[in-house]
Amino acid sequence: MAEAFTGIEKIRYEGPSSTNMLAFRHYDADALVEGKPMRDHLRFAVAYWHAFRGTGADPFGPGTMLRPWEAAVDSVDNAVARVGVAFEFMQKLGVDYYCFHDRDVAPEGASLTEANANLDRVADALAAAQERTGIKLLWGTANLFSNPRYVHGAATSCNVETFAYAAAQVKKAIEVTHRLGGSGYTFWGGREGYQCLWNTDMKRETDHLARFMHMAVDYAREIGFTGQFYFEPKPREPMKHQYDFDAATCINFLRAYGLEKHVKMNLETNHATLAGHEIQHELEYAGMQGFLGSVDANTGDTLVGWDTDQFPTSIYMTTQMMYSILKYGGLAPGGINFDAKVRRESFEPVDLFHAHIGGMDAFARGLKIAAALRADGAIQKLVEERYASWSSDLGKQIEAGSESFASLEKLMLAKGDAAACTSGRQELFENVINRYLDNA
Ligand code: XUL
Ligand code: CO
Repeated sequence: MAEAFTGIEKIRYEGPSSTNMLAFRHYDADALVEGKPMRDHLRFAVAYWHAFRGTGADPFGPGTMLRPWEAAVDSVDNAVARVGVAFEFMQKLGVDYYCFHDRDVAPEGASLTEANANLDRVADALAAAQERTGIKLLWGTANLFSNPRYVHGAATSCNVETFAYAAAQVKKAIEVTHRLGGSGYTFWGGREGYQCLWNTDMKRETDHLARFMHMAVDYAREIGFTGQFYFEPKPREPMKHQYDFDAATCINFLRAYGLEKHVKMNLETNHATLAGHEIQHELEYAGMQGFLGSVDANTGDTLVGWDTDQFPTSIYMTTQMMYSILKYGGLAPGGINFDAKVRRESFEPVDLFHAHIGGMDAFARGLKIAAALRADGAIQKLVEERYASWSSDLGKQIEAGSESFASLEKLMLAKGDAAACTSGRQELFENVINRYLDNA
């Protein structure tokens, strides 16, 4: 097959002082951090939908991307040829994983039978490319939101046959994910939510969503798929309200419906922003509850109120993220999937490289800084000092459950008032972080 990215060689690590913009300055795949190669901490994945199906279209105009390998019609042959381009890109970039929706990789066709046959043909090409390159599937998913049959949602649709079609589509997507050795399968709500509560039976819809997920999990186990299931929170867009609002909402849903043993969180930065959280909040919340699964890496724009899916470049943010990820034991079998798109104005193929290199370097640098903070215990010690009173006998007894309202009232009546509070030292914490950003 002819090379698609001519003139671009394999992207190599050249160190922080390199000025080569097609090289890594921080991502050194085999370098050890906390005793583990960077590649195993970060487990980078390319999102097929943005990198290879993104056209640059927006509500004001059509696509702008120059993609010389794309044919005029969306045929299966073209989809198969595109697989070669995608794997050339991933190989040159040096990522170990990719993620896809069924409808990104293969055209839908005119019926379910045709859709399944198209997907099988492209899956043959994906399997061969994986075999040839060693690149693996991080997770698969199904697009249950583009086709008009999903206008009211998929699992939460008011149309029972939409639910049935979605079940058939996800059955196939799980089979293909399994066949390709995927280490996970993601549910993102798509249009699972509402635009208006007057016409919505919320209880029925969420019951149906849970029934759907149980069927998916049951079927996966039946065919021997042992990968991790993920639920990806997003509060709104396209719906006014999505049932997978944020990590806390999703975890409550999973526990309420008995799905907690099977499903963890796939947390996306820009979705956290839309929910009014920092991604650090989402990672900490999922981590402390034992639900940290995988990450969809991107960033929003604070001046734009929608899901802009930009590539992440803020070292401050990647440091926050990697600190939480290391704290909760890492992401495997999940990873860091760049659910991000180049800007409509960045339409040349080389922009795909700049975007991913920048994101990978930002996470590698965040990883190094987070590891340095952890090695010195710089933040940990300050946090422990802040909570020092809880290491007293009283604190230990409360935490152990051996105190009561009555015993605490007796203590406070005797003391008259609580001991004085100490400073929270937020500015000191922030200055410590900046010191490590300078030096690590
Ligand atoms: C949409 C989004 C999806 C999911 C997979 O905002 O993030 O691409 O990651 O369906
Ligand atoms: Co996503």
